[in-house]
Amino acid sequence: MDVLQDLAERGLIQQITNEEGLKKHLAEKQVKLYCGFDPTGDSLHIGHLLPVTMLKRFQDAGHKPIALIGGGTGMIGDPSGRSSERSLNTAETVKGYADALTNQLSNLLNVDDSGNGVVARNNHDWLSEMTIIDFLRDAGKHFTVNYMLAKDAVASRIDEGISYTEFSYMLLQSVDYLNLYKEEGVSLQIGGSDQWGNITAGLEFIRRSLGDEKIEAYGLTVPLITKADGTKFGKTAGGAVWLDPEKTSPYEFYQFWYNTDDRDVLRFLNYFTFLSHEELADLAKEAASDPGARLAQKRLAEEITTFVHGADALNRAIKISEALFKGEIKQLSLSEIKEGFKDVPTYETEDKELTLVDLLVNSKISPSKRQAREDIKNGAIYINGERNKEIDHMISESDRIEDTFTVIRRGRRNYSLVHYK
Ligand code: 383
Repeated sequence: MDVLQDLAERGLIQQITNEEGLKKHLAEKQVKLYCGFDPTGDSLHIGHLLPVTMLKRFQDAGHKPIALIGGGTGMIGDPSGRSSERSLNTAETVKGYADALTNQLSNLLNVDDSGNGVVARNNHDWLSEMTIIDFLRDAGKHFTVNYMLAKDAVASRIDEGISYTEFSYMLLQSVDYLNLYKEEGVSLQIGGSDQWGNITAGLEFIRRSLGDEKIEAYGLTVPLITKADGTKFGKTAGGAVWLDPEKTSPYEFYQFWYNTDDRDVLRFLNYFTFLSHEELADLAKEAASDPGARLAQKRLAEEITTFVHGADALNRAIKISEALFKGEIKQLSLSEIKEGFKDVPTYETEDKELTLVDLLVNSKISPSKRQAREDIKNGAIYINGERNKEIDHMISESDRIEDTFTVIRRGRRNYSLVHYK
């Protein structure tokens, strides 16, 4: 199956500049394509994941992707999809972020400059060399302000206001596309649908600068990801879902995908995984025959966690998930407990001689000593996953995991993590 047809069947094409032309172009030769990532933070998040998997899809189909780090454009700030002006970061900060993103993309896509790997470029290399006079003559002259004002990213900011800095952004992204077209033979730029205006500006710029030469260049965008319940994709109570395991642990990452709504899960499997259409159809059938088992969610979480964090991290995430589900806390190591209970209220104490009743009150699991005794008597209290009905229980070494943590639970899901300092 050709790559465009695969993308279309997965619902991955939002807009495309010339479908027939691009289809032929991709069938004829190995096409170089690129997607840009601006260093606006110290990690990519799952909003970046779809374009990253797109680069891999083209690579798997025999084409040559370039991951472009916006070391230059990150100094300016893309207004696309944003309702207000960004604050500028220092050059040092942008450089740090650019290094972090380069690392992440290298790990995700096996970047290497030799053979078939994905290649990384940084637009700081050429944008920082361009003089203001060259920029205004060679780029600025090809754009009318009228054309720029009509672009969504600018038009939507007319009331609120937009700095000349952000207004100019589309010209920089256009300079990139022309540069990559001329220097490296790149003929396709991809991105999210928020990038359509910048991508088409680049194509316009290539045509105007190179005049009558026969131009073969295309643009393609993937859809914005929506959710059936109407909430924003990629946000949790804890904020964004990051690809950096230090910011969002593989366990949290796994859980995020595992919690996908039934109404969204097949679409997300199509979007984010590399399962074939046959595998997807089989999985859909299997999942429908046993709706309670969350087979589709499980597979989604497994596939994406493996792609982003690797097989070992996936196994750890599954182990933590199962132990927490069954309440078998004692099977977990210290670091697994930290990972699994990151969002659970923690009670820190130096006192290792507490009664269970005191611990329940201090950690706010029970509102009073009287209620704490009641809870213990009723069998609602668990220490490290094991029910404890002793009203006079003293916390001792055997209640501490590696002398550091005690996991207290009341009922089905009221947790507190006691951390002994
Ligand atoms: C910079 C220079 C180029 C081409 C692209 C760029 C970056 C682009 C941008 N992209 C977003 C970003 O960096 O701002 N101007 O965070 C996001 N992308 C991709 C995708 C997405 C977009 O990195 O829709 C989500 O991930 O295009 O918002 O020459």
